[in-house]
Formats: sequence, C-alpha cells, structure tokens
Amino acid sequence: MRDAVGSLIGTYDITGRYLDQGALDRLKAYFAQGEARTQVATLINANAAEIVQQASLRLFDAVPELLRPGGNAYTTRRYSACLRDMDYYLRYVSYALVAGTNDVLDERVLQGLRETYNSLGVPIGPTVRGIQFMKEAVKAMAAEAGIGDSSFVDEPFDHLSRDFSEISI
Ligand SMILES: CCC1=C(C)/C(=C/C2=NC(=C\c3[nH]c(/C=C4\NC(=O)[C@H](C)[C@H]4CC)c(C)c3CCC(=O)O)/C(CCC(=O)O)=C2C)NC1=O
Repeated sequence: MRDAVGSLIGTYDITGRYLDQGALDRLKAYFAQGEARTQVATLINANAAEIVQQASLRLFDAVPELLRPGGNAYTTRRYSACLRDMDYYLRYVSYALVAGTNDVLDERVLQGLRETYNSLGVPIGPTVRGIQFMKEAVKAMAAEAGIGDSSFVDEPFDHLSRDFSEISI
C-alpha cells in the first residue's frame, strides 16, 4: 500500500531518474493539499456514523424496494450488512484521502468484491448511489468547514464508483 510520495518515488526509482520538474510539481500540489486532506479526514472521523446514516436514508428513500421482501437489504441481517459496507467504504476513503492515492482501495476493498457482490446478488447501481450520497455529505461538511476547493474529495469516492460501474456490465 503506497501514498502519493512513495508511489512517485517508486516510479522514478525503477528508471533510475532524479525527481524532475513534473515530479516536483506533483509533490508540491500534494503537500499544498495536505492541510485540507487531513481536515477532511478529521471531519469524517468525527461524523462517520451520521454520514453513513444520512446517505443510507437517502438511498432507501430513492430505492425503497431494497428494504422490501425480495430486496437485497431486506431482513435485519442484510440491512446491517449494507450499512456496514457503507461504513467500510467511508473508512477506506478517509485513508485514501490522506494517502493521496487510491491504492488502498484497490488493495483492501475492491479485490474480489465484484465476485462476492455478484454471487450474493448485491445490486451495483444502488451501491454506487450510496457511495455518491456519502460523497455529497462529506463535501457539504467540507464546504461548511471553509475548505474552498474540495475536488480532491471526489477522487476516492469516484474511484470506487467507477470500479463498481465497470463490473455491472
Ligand atoms: C473492507 C472491505 C470489505 C467489503 C467492502 C466487504 C463487503 C461485503 N459485503 C457483503 C455482503 C453484503 N453487502 C450488502 C450490501 C448492500 N445491499 C444492498 O441492497 C445495498 C445496495 C448495499 C448497501 C449499500 C448486503 C445486504 C450484504 C449481505 C448479502 C447476503 O448475505 O445475502 C459481503 C459478504 C460477507 C458478509 O456478509 O459479510 C462482503 C465481503 N467486506 C469487506 O471486508
């Protein structure tokens, strides 16, 4: 598992190059965002339960069939599994935000997940919607906390969504 710095150094080391202007610019951008990235991780840490709760309410409001007999989140056990999954996504997103790369998502979350979801009939579209609702909640909190440019928050949430969307075909 790598962060933005380790992965950049790894790339340059493979080819025995010094860090050139392009590399240094990328490092500068990462360090310049450091404060905002840790601020968002702090917000997520302090509000995780609320973010998951809020996003799941929006999801079940938008796709009420999930909770009805035959729906994948029907029964308390599956409902809890669904909320637990959303909590996993949020926690790993907070790691990815601090690391500045999505490697942790590829390595710890997405590997093998498509097979699991497919075999259990967990629907992809609603999963992606739940992830996007969490993204919106986090971005709203970031804006409220005065973080002007929170576009970096999109990256890990959209990375998860993209990976899921690819597998729904
Ligand atoms: C840290 C990485 C990690 C992830 C991501 C993870 C996901 C994960 N979600 C699962 C199940 C599940 N996931 C869901 C989720 C949902 N159902 C819906 O209708 C909604 C769309 C959605 C919630 C948004 C449900 C309902 C189950 C249980 C399905 C079943 O057992 O029938 C399972 C099968 C085993 C289990 O039930 O625990 C795994 C492995 N596990 C991990 O260790």
